[in-house]
Amino acid sequence: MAALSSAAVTVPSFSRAAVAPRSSSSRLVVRASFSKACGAAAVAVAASAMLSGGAMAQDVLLGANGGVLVFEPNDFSVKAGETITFKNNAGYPHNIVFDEDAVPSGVDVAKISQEEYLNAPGETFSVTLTVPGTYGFYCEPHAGAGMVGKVTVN
Ligand SMILES: [Cu+2]
Repeated sequence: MAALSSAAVTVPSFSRAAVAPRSSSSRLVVRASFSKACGAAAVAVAASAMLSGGAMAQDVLLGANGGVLVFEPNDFSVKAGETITFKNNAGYPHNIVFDEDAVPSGVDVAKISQEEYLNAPGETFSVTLTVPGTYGFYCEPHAGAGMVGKVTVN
């Protein structure tokens, strides 16, 4: 995977570098190399999005790497039917409870929540939301510390 993504970044860099020397203005060369950097970054982002999102999935860490009690990310969007996987990362046990007052009408929060604690390192809980709208959720032990989140289903 690393070889693939570095190849994807290198190819546009060479093609743009070949264009730059034709310019007689040094200012244009600076601009060209700046846009080259941006282009490479955009390609890298696209490549990693393709690698991680190929199967339409959103991963959410339970607890940030530094140990802060948050969902990471804590505000994101998915497509209807996309799988969301919550993964124990730090500060567990955690759970994932959808707020019955903050989900689209008709959604049964008992069916999409994981009230039982995730205790083990790397333990996951996956859920698929099919009704478009905004869903609020929280971790019961840590909601008071700010472990709350929101997902928008499009
Ligand atoms: Cu928690």
